[in-house]
Amino acid sequence: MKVQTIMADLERKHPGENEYLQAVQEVLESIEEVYNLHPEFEKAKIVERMVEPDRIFTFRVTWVDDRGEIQTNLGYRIQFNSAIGPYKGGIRFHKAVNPSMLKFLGFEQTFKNALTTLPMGGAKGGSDFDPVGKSDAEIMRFCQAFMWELWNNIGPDTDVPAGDVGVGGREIGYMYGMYKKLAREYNTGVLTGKGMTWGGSLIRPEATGFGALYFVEHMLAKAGKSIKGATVAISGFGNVAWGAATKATELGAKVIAISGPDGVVYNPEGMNKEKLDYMLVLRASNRNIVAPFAEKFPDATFIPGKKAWSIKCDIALPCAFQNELNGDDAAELIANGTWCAAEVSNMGCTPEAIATFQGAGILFAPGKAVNAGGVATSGLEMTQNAMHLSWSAAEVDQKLHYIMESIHAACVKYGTQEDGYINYVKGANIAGFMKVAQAMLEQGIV
Ligand code: 2IT
Repeated sequence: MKVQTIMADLERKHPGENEYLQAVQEVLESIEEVYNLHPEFEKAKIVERMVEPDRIFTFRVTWVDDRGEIQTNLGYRIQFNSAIGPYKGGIRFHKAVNPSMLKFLGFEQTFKNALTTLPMGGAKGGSDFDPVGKSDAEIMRFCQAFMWELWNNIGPDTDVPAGDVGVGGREIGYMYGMYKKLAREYNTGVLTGKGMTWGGSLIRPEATGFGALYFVEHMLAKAGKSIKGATVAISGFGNVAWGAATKATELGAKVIAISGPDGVVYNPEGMNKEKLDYMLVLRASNRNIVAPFAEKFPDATFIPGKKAWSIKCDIALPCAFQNELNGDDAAELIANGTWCAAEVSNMGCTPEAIATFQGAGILFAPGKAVNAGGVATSGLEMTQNAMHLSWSAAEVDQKLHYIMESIHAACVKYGTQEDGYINYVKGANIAGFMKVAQAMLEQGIV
């Protein structure tokens, strides 16, 4: 395989799809060496097939807003790879959603899902619908209109969507209601992240953030460090940031920053239950601003226009959006003494940021390993749905622990360099890739 040739080909076919090209390049660069040791992969053109989604559904979503005006958005579902299981991955509602963003997410999801140890293929979907400022009724009508188009292409053994940025329990509820009406079947396993009274799994809301902290604990233990007493800066204040802040606090760390598009909240005293609960209120308000946190808790200060990375911290956890931490941010963090960074958002760091962290020899782990606890717990939800029963929170949490430990071990196995530094990016990419590639090889030319 020649990474440059494949990338040049992809750039020609998909000009301007920057996030997608960035995600593919990162994976190909990490696996090149191992791939070239497997002529059978080369012969079966595994990489050339793997970098393109199996299929993309694009559809128009028309709905009526509260003023009675007709609105039209674009909807997508990208079924990326089904080598190891049914398509699986979240749905993102955000004004910047486009095919490039969803292709990068679907591509990443394929490897992430492979890492979870569970049988799930990769997918992603979404819409350029902007939930900011929308009423509950508008969100319901949009979710219903979106599902009206999508329902026929998903199913418990076909493709199982879930939440992502802009899609939480409320949106999954509205989509499930419409799915059930159209399909005339109570197929709980068709969506994950459901409510607890109708097939949802305990711990799913917490799972992405909790799993991330379990991964970080393993990473620190391996390096002979502890999270107890460490200061943690988190970007975002949504579901993932909330789960990460909750578990970090429980483990004895001090979460000294959360952020939003409007700026960062410096929170030197750390979190407590009231503050963590308020993060959920902030998110549910649909205003997409973090400033009110500092109005409610006077020990915290709002700094407009600044990122979480401007706050001095031991551990940096991007929990919001792709490319939210760039090379300059990484340099600023390192100058301020940060010794660990773990992506909880998908592709939260730019390639320059990753190179800066790794170049400085600090602990760094990529999203597809760190945040895999979310989709892993979705997989556990699918299992419970298929068995028509539900497990206790303790049972799900214990399985989540085991899965994060396995992912960490896989990263160490494939990512440990000769000098002893663990390249978690390489480790995660190779471990995920090997599993998917082997399955594709064994299933022939399809
Ligand atoms: O990025 C992700 O892994 C998710 N948004 C969760 C996907 C899922 O199917 O639970």
